[in-house]
Amino acid sequence: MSTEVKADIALIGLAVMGQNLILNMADHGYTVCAYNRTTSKVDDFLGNEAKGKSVVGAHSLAEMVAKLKKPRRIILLVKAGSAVDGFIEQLVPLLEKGDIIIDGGNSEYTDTQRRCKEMREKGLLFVGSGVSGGEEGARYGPSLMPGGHAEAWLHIKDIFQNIAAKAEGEPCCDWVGDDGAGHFVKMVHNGIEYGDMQLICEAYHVMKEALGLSPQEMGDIFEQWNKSELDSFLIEITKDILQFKDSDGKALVEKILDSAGQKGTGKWTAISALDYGVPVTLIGESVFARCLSSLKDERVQASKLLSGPPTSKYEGDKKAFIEDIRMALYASKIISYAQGFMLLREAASKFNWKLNYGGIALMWRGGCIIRSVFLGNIKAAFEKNASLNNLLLDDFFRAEIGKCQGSWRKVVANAVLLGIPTPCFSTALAFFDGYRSAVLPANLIQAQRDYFGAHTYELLEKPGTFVHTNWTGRGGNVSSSSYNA
Ligand code: NBP
Repeated sequence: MSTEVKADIALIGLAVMGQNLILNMADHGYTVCAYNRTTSKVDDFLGNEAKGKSVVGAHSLAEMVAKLKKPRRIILLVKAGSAVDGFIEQLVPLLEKGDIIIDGGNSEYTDTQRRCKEMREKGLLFVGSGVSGGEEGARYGPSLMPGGHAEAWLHIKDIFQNIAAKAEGEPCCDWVGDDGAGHFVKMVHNGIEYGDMQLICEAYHVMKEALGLSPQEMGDIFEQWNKSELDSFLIEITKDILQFKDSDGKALVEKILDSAGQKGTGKWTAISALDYGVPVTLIGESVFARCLSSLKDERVQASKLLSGPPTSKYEGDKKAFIEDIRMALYASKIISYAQGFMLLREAASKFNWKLNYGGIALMWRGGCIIRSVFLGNIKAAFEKNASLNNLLLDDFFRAEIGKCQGSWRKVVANAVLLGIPTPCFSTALAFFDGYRSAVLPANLIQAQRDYFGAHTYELLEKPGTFVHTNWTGRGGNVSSSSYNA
């Protein structure tokens, strides 16, 4: 028998996330076996970044598997999609009952659900884990959102919680739930990230266009905001970005092409919201805002032909308006998180996941891109009432929204009058006004549907009974069936 020390865990995928996560695990005393499709990267890594650390390498999957303690724990950090399936297919014949495959990439939760089922049939354990925090998070403490086969948690809990970020002394990692729950929560995290980024961009846009502020001045404002309820990683880096100077001394941000990219997780969140009928309007708008930004040539052409209001300059008190923008951003952010948790709640009910919403807020509280002080308030709200239906109904958030409302309306109204697009500020406010309305105009939609398609409607005084009216006297009395898609 070999006397060689066996590795605690293996990691496949030596790009930015994989390398940093390996170094993080090694720093915490674990011996890690590194593997990569292009095996020269294994040697490069061992000879450079991993030199002197408790990291061993393998040049084949069989060699990697042979170097592991049992049950074997293998993390995949490769491009989501077919690369993950390809590795799983190659690993299955090399593994034994009870071994654990962990996919830490940004996989679609539906793929994770499928893989859980397939691996269960083969006697293997599968975990789909969200990993957030980018390069620095992976290296010094990411937010980790593992879900899948719960029996695996016992074997990975220590490693995961040791390497994760800590917030309020607690690890930003806990078991999320069955099958695709971990990747679903990560997807919603990324959707919220899209929303937070767009909200910050709208605040920047209004300050730049309506108030004519320079990047330097706006950086100072974001620095102040970071000492308020908005205290968060994204506000902090926005300050740095705005004040970053190019070699000619000018703000670099103003030289960057205004066409935003995306890798899909925001879009997936919006698609899930549509699939499950949850009004996650802010994340949807943030995805569409990126789509609109990417039509740069078309926008340049349109800007020469389509005119807006005579001025985009705000004439009132600048200082007061800056505070109004901060409040609008804060209120819109509350709406975005309320919507994100609505989606989580709906998915949990559909898939029978027992999600711990306060625990999820804690997982996002540190390590990840949306980390913020504000998530501590969300955690507190769910701790106070684990079955809270909507964040907006929590006393703290109800009071905060109330405090911001006047400013929020003022910013949206002025942006509309000045012709400055604020899709997320505006949709958040529209959602708020819709959500707090006991009566909406959907009665007229029902009447229209029944008029042209005999789709039937219910009367206020007789809910549950579907009736059809022959509105024109020319239609028949046969109605369509009443179901919701
Ligand atoms: P990439 O997403 O760029 O993936 C690079 C890795 O995938 C390399 O190991 C590469 O091997 C491997 N790979 C590719 Br590309 N195609 C492959 C294929 N067909 N078969 C086998 N291997 C293949 O790396 P990353 O940015 O470190 O991200 C890793 C995962 O973590 C992704 O799912 C990503 O979405 C997720 N994630 C990334 C971040 C971030 O900030 N970057 C944050 C959170 C999560 P090779 O070296 O042989 O080409």
